[in-house]
Amino acid sequence: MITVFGEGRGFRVVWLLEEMGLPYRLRDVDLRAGVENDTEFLAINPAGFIPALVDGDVTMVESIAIMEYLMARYGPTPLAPDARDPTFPAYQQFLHLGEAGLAASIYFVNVSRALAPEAERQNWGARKALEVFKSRLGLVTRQLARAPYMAGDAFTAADISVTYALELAQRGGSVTLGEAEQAYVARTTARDGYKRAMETCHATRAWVARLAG
Ligand SMILES: N[C@@H](CCC(=O)N[C@@H](CS)C(=O)NCC(=O)O)C(=O)O
Repeated sequence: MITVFGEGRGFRVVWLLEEMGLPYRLRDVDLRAGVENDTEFLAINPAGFIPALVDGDVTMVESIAIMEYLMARYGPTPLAPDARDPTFPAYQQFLHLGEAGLAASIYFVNVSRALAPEAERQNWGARKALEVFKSRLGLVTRQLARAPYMAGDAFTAADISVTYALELAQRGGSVTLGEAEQAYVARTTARDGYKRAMETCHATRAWVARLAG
């Protein structure tokens, strides 16, 4: 049985598993409560961040790498175009841009806003990270002027990667998405796979509900 440890970026992994129709279980990891006493989780990821994946003898971290593993191991799947397909370069680029360019930078903007001491919320690093996020978002905007999805006409794992980052940015409150990005997120999150992932990811659901009011 595949086990996903933790939500956060683990939402991407759960969404992918739902899209692929693979059985899995989600094991909660409560970062807010602290992971120091969660010995089972620390044995899997001593660095203490989420998500992590356990699949038989396989233990992995990094949400994008985990998605690539699952698609390679249990595919083929239309969520990952073949390397010889003309959509592959855009797919590969946006799959990684969603984390390395977008989520990784906006995460530090969000945690600075939410957790840093009052005087440090608008620190130089957080301002720079927001600038980096916005510049990378421009590539998403340009792609959406050309096609409905990151790799072209079809939904792929690159959309799971990028949608997660755009929602993280929106929820953090530092970014207002443009019309094209909002329509894109509405399109990707209307999928049954996303809705099922949301049902599973109760901490994410509770966070969204808290933000809504
Ligand atoms: N690049 C990693 C980022 C993992 C990450 O930073 N996760 C956050 C929550 S979504 C976390 O665990 N933060 C606490 C920490 O890093 O100690 C991925 O895509 O999985």
